[in-house]
Order: sequence, then structure tokens, then C-alpha cells
Amino acid sequence: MTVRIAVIGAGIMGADHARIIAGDLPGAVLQVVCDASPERARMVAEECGARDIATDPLATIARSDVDAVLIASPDETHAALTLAAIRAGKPVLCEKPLAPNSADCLRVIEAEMRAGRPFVQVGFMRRFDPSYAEMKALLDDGTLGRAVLMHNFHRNVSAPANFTGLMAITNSAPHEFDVARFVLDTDYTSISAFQPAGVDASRAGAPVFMVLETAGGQLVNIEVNNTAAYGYDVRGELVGEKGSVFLNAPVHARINVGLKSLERYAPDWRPRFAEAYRLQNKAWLRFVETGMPWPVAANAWDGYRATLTAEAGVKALSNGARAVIERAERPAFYRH
Ligand code: ISE
Repeated sequence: MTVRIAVIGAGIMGADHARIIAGDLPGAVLQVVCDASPERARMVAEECGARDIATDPLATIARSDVDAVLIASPDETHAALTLAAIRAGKPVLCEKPLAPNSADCLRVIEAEMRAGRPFVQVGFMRRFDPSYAEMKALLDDGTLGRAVLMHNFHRNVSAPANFTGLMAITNSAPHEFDVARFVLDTDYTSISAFQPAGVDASRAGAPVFMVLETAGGQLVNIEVNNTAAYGYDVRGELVGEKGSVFLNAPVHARINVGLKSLERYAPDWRPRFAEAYRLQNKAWLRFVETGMPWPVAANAWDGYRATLTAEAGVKALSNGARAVIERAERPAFYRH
């Protein structure tokens, strides 16, 4: 059976997902590209050979010729569209964040649990990145000993046009919130957030530095700098009692010119995490086909924990004080 997928939102990520579905996902077909702008939907649909375009997301989710839905529309629409997909009984891959506020994430969790089976995968694609996967494997097999620290850097060339100052915490940092929690297999207990003196916190892209404490006793620090200018640069180091492991970005060439040796940076996250997106979408397709969530994939509970952490981060930055992150038992429904 071929899975007919609707992509909702034809911006940067929607277009990227449409390309993966059309070109790299045997067993799936790009049925509809839906966007508020019909021109944008048409452009992506034509490039990727989609069967149809649409402008109404709810009507698209309800279509009988759509089996599964990939949501890549603006953050504030994610929860409502995910809820609509659950109501329609259709599996969803929702780009991160699941919702910008934790109350909406809880609504999704309640709806999914009420529906009695998992429908939602959240687009925390770094879990599928081979460099994070190796980091986690080295921790899990004991090579590194007990984990004590995880350092994270997250730099963009410039802030996207729709960014606000706090989106460093609510939109960019959730990647680290999720992947560090996944690698360390723990939850956070607190977060502190700082900005360099003289930085206007409302300026889109203003750097933020965060320190999180985990239930396992580790410290996790995260720098997000969305106006780093020189390139897209994500770095990480996991430090254990017996050793440490750095992430390496995939770099395919070294250029020697003018008495210099250079490696290029990607202009944004898509080339850096191309393999992670591909593996994530393949795992989602298996989930759609079998109804069984892929063990590595982020679910709605993980989406909720990332948003809860972001909310505490925003509070910590505005109060200048360490914010406690409420602990909660993962429901049995999400233990897979
Ligand atoms: C952006 O919104 C993303 O979602 C990307 O995955 C991330 O790497 C980037 O820094 C964010 O700004």
C-alpha cells in the first residue's frame, strides 16, 4: 500500500520535507501540498511532482485521499492541526515545537491517549543524526563512564525573518533541550538563562546562554546565537567520567588555497542535518505503515517536555533567576 501524504506549510521546512517524500521515501507519495499562499503551494508541488495543491489545512487533513499528515506550518498552528489529524485518525509528523505553550501540548497528549493509539511523532530530527547517535551509543555501552556534562552550541548565520528575541529559547533551543534529554536519558530539574551585558533581549537572534540541571545530576549548557554571521554551526561535547565525545558535522571536502586550509560551513541547518531528516522521515513512514512508533523518535510527551523547558527558560531569563522545571512521570502510553 502506498501512503498518501499531505504536507501542510510550504515554507523552508515544508519544501524540504516535500522533496524528501517525493525523492527519498519509497512507499510514500506526495499527495497534496497545502499552504495559505496558493503560489507557494504550487511552486513546491510542481518542483516535487505533488498530485494536488490546497490552501485549507483542515479540509486537507479531512480528505479521503490523504492517509498521513506532515505539519510544517508556523509554530502557533501546530497543536490545532495535530489535534485535527488525531480526530481524523491520521498519523502526523509535526515539526518542532509541538506547540509554543505546554497547555496546548497537554491537549494533544490527552487527545492522543483518548484515541487509544499513538498518532504523533514530533520533528526532533537530531535524534536521528549519526553524530548524536554515536554519542548516545558510547554513553550507553559504558565507554564514556557516567555522564557529567554536555556542552552545546547552536549558531545560525542570521535570525529568520519571523523570529522574535525569545524564539532563541522557544524555537531554536528546543532541539538541544530534546536531544540532550534523549542522549542522557533523563529529565531536567531546573534552567538558568543569561545574556551578555548590553544585549537587547527583544532583538531577534540575540545570544542566550542556558544552564540546565538534570535529574541524573548532569549539567547541560546551551549557547544559542542566531546572528553568528559566519555559518550554521552546531557543536556538542558529552563529557563522561572516563572520556568525552565531540559531534562532527559532515564535511565532504577541505579546500587548500592561498596558504590556507578551509572547510565550508553550511548556510543553514538543512545540509548539516540532511541525513537526520531523511532517517526521521523514513522512521515516520514505518510508524504510519505499522502503527508502531519508532523507538528513537520523539513523541508528544517529548514535545511537551521540550516546550515546558522552554517556558521555564523564558521565565528564568526574564526573572534573572533559576527556574524549577516541574517533574512528571512519563505516562505508560509513552513508554516505548
Ligand atoms: C530553526 O527554527 C530550526 O528549526 C532549525 O532546525 C534550527 O537548527 C534553527 O537554528 C532554528 O532557528
